[in-house]
Amino acid sequence: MKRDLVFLGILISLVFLFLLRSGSPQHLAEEACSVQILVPGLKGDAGEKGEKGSPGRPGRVGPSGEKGDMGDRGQKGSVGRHGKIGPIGSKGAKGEMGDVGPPGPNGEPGIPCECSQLRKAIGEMDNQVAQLTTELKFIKNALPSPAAVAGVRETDNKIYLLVKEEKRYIDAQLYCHGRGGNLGMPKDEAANGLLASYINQAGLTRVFIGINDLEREGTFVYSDRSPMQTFNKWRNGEPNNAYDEEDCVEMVASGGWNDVACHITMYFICEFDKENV
Ligand code: MMA
Ligand code: CA
Repeated sequence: MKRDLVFLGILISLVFLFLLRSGSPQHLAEEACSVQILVPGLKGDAGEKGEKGSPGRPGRVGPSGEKGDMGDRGQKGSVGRHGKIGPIGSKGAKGEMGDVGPPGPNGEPGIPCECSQLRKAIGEMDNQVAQLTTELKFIKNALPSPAAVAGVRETDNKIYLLVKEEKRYIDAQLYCHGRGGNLGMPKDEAANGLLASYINQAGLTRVFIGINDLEREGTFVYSDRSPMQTFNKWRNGEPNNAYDEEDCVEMVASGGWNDVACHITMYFICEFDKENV
């Protein structure tokens, strides 16, 4: 570098001299004598010590250090994010049965047909069901305990029930009333004969029937308060109001009537109107 500068200095001086010669001939000799060739001088003395330089650039990253001792345990970290959704659980136990649902909608209309005969048959069955229903209602309501049942007898419009429980007249009447009926009230020969055979077939000799003169001595009425009509079945000599205390009436096996004391106890017959059962 230094040599380049010296060489440049020489080159510049030569060009300068050349220009002077070509410009003025008067000076040519003179100047030719003063030609100087510039060459480097001797090396000078050592200069003063320079100031301290600015800091160097950062060095390269050093190699990894050796592993140090284990540090103290760090603080507990914060709560982590939600974990992933777990697998599907096993099937639970069966629940209790629900309530009965509402009724479904009406069905489709039926297929048209020649139904007059069917309708008639259905109508007759409806009647039979109604009759059976009332009879069953009666049986459930009116029958005494099984031991006291002696079957029933019926006419077109009445049902008779022999009750083999010994009761006083008033209690027998209450029993029949309580079941929607009355003590048996034979108001014609046919009804009287039916009750008589009923008693005989049951092996009995006497039962209370629904006739009395409790309200007015000597005036016998049926227990539904209807008056005695022309029909009666008094035995010979009856009613005699024996001991002056016979205001109630029994039927004996022959079908005849006799007035007796109301406070004695015996079996009895109830009657029910079919239209009421
Ligand atoms: C006799 C007779 C009847 C009366 C009873 C009373 C057996 O028949 O006098 O009229 O009712 O006695 O026990
Ligand atoms: Ca009597």
